[in-house]
Amino acid sequence: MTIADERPTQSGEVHTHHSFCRFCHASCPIEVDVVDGRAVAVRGVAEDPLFAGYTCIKGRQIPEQMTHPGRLRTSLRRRSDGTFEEISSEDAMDSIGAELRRILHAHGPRAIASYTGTGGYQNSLAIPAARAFHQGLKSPSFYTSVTIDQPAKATAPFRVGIWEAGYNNFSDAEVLLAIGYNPLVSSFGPVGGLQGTNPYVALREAQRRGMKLIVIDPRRTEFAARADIHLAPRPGEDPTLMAGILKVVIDEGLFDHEFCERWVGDLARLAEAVSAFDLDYVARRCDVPADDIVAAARMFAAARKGTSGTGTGPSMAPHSSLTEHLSIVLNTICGRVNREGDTLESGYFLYPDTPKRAQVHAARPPATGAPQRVRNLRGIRGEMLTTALSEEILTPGDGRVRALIVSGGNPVVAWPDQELTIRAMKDLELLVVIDHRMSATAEFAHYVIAPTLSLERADVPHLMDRWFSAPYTNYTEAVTPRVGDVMNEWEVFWELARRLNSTLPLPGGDAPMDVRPTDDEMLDLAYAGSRMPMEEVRRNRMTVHPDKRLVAQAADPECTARFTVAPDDIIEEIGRVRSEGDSAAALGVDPADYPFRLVSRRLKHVLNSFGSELSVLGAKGSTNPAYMNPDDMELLDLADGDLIEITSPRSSIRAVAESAEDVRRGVVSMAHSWGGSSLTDEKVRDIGTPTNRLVSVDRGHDTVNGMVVQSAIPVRVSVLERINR
Ligand SMILES: Nc1nc2c(c(=O)[nH]1)N[C@H]1C(S)=C(S)[C@@H](COP(=O)(O)OP(=O)(O)OC[C@H]3O[C@@H](n4cnc5c(=O)[nH]c(N)nc54)[C@H](O)[C@@H]3O)O[C@H]1N2
Ligand SMILES: Nc1nc2c(c(=O)[nH]1)N[C@H]1C(S)=C(S)[C@@H](COP(=O)(O)OP(=O)(O)OC[C@H]3O[C@@H](n4cnc5c(=O)[nH]c(N)nc54)[C@H](O)[C@@H]3O)O[C@H]1N2
Ligand code: SF4
Ligand SMILES: [Mo]
Repeated sequence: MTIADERPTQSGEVHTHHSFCRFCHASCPIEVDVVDGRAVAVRGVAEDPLFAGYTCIKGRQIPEQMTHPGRLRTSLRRRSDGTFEEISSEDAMDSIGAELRRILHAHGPRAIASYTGTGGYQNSLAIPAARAFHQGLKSPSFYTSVTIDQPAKATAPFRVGIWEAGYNNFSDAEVLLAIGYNPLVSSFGPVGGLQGTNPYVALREAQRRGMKLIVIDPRRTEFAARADIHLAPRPGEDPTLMAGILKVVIDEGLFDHEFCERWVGDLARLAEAVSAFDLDYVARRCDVPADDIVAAARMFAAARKGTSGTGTGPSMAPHSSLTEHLSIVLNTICGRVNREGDTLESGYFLYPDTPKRAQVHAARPPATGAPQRVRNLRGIRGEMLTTALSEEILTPGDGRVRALIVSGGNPVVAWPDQELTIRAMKDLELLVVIDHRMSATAEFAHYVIAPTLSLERADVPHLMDRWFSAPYTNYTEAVTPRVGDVMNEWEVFWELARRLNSTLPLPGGDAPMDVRPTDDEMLDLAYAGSRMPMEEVRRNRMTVHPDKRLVAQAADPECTARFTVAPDDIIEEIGRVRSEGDSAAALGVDPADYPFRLVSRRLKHVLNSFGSELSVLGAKGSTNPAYMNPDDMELLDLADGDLIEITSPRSSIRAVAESAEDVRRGVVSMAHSWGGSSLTDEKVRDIGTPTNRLVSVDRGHDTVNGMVVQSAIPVRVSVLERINR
C-alpha cells in the first residue's frame, strides 16, 4: 500500500508496512507500525528469506530518528551574525540557485562541487542525481565518501586484470581470509566475504558446513574470536604479512598450477618480488608467530573455494593499494574464480546485464578521471578524490572549487585533516549541507537543507544488490508522510539543475524538468536498463529468485588476455615496503618517536558521526573511547576514564582511555568521526573527538587513488588527567 492510496483511517489505528532499513547500507527488511502518520515501532521480518528477522539496535531507533525534536523540519539560512533563520525550501532553492549561477558564470562548472557521504549513499536516488547534476553542468567536481573509504577496491582490480565472472562466493566457500573487517559489528564485508545479512547466523551456518575462517586484525574482534586462526599483526604491516603468506604459497607450490599456466602472465616476477619476505623476517616485523603464518597460508591454499578480502582496516593503513593488490593476487594464483558453469551468488538485478564469462580482461590504467589540481592526482571511475578536496578549495587558481553541496556527509569530522577541512569549509563562497541534524559541518553552512528521512522515500537496496548472498530483490515506497518542508536529496539536485537551466541525464534519459517527478519516476530513470526491470523489482519484495541465478559462461576461445600479478609499480612498492622496515616510515617518520599505532574501528551503536543523538544509542556512551591493552594502560599508570593526549606527526587529540583485553599491545583502537568543530576537545567526554585531526593528506598517501593513512597512524600517548585517584 502506498500513502497515496491509503484509506482514511481511524485515529489511533495501527498500520503495519513492509520497508527496509536505511540507517546503514545493509538494507535489513523491517515491519513498521504507523499510527496517525507516525512510525511508532520497527521490527525485523521473520519470514524474509535472507535476513530471517535480523535487525540491529540502530535500525530499531528509526521511529525516534524520524520524530526527534532535534530533527530539522525546515531549511535554514545563515545570517550575517552567524546565527541561522528558517527559510522555505522554495526560497532556499532560489537563493542557492542564484549563487550557483553567479559562480558558474564567473568561474566555470569546475568551481561547483558536491560531496555525497554515508547519509546520502543510503538513498538509491541521491548518488544518481548528484552524478547527473555534474554531468548536466559538465562539472567534474563530483566527490563521494568512497574515496576516503576503500578506493583501492575501485583501482586495484584494474592493475591486475578483471575476471568477468567474479571471484568465489561466500555461500560455498571452504575458507575465508578476512583482512581488517568486522561484519558482526559493521554489517560490512567485501564481495565474497561475510555480509551484514543476518551475519551471526550466516557465519555459524558457514562454519557448521565446514568453512574455515582466518582473520587478520590487530584487535581480537567479535569476528576474530570466532576464527580458526587469528593473526594479530602490528597495524599497518598487512603488505608484509600478505607478501609472507604469498611466499609460503608459492614456495610450497600450493597455488593452482593449471590456472596460473593458462591465465597468469607473470607469476615468476611475483615470486621474485616476495622472495625477500622470508618467514622469520615477516614474523618479527608483524609480531605474529611464524607457525601461525604458515598454518594460515596452508589452510587458505588447501581449500578448493573461498576468497581473501579486505575491509577498512588495511584500506586506511599505509600502502593500502598494495595490500588490496596482494589479496586479489592470492585469490588469483589460487584460482578462486567462478569457473564455467558456477553460479554467481548475487543477482546483480539493479544494473545492466553484462556478460559473465570465465575469462579475464587485461589490466588497464586504474585512474583515468579528470586531473586534480594538487599532488599529481586524478579522478577514478567518474569521481574525484575527496582526500584532495580541501586543497582544491583552498588552492588559488583556475578551476578552484568555490561552492560545495554536501549531501548526507560530515566533512568536519570525517575528512582527513580536520584543521585543513575547517579552513576549507570557511573559505567556500557557498556551502550547502543537506542533513537532518545540525552536524559539525552544518555549523559552517550558508544553507542547511532539511531532508526527508528513510521512511519518507521510495528506495531500492542499490548498495547491497551486488553483495546479497542470493539473487534477492526488495523495494519500498514511502511509508510515512513527510514531517515538514523537507526535500529528498535528489530533489535538491533537480531543483538546482532547473534553476541553472541544466539537465539531469540518467540511464533512462534526461529527467523531465517542467514538473518535479515522483520518487518512482526517478527510480525508473536511474535504474533503466537494469537486469530486472524496475516494475518487476517493485512486485518482488523480499524475494529470492533461484530461477534467475547468473551462471558463469565459457570463455571466448579467442581470449588471450592474462592477469598481471606483478606490474612494475607494484614491484617497486613491495621493494619500498621491504626497505622501510616499519609502516611508520611510509609517513616519513621515525617509529621510535611514535611508539603506538592508532587504528580505526566501528561501534555497534552509532554510524560514523550519527546515532548518539538518539536516546537508546546515546545511552551506550557519549564519547569514542581510546581502547588500549591493559598492560599498556598499566605501563602509563592509566585507569579507565583517564584523559590522555594522542599525538600524531600532524596534530593532537584528547581522548578518554579505556582498557580492552581484545586490543593488542602498542595499539590504540578508536572509532572515527566523533566530536565537533573545536580543535581543542574541551567537551571530549560529552561528544568525543575526531581521529581525523591526526591525519595528514600528504604523508604516505597513495599516488593512484589518493587514499591517506586514516588507520595504523603512528602516535604517542601521554597522560593529561588521572581521575578518581
Ligand atoms: N580516521 C578515519 N577516518 C574515516 C574513517 C575511518 O575509519 N577512520 N572512515 C571513513 C569512511 S569508511 C567513511 S564512509 C567516511 C564517512 O564520511 P561521511 O559520510 O562524510 O560522514 P558521516 O558521519 O557518515 O556523515 C553522514 C551524515 O549524514 C547525515 N544523515 C544521516 N541520514 C541521512 C539522510 O537520510 N539524509 C541526509 N541528507 N543526511 C543523513 C548524518 O546526520 C551525518 O551528518 O569517513 C571516513 N573517515
Ligand atoms: N555499527 C556500525 N556499522 C557500520 C559503521 C559504523 O560506524 N557503525 N560504518 C559503516 C561504514 S562507513 C563502513 S565503510 C563499514 C566498514 O566496515 P569494516 O571494514 O568491517 O569496519 P570495522 O568494523 O571498523 O573493521 C575494521 C577492522 O580493521 C581493523 N584494523 C585497523 N587497522 C588495521 C590494519 O592496519 N590492518 C588490519 N589487518 N586490520 C586493521 C580494526 O581493528 C577493525 O576491526 O562499516 C559500516 N557499518
Ligand atoms: S544492520 Fe544496518 S540496515 Fe540492518 S538494522 Fe542495523 S542499521 Fe539497519
Ligand atoms: Mo564507509
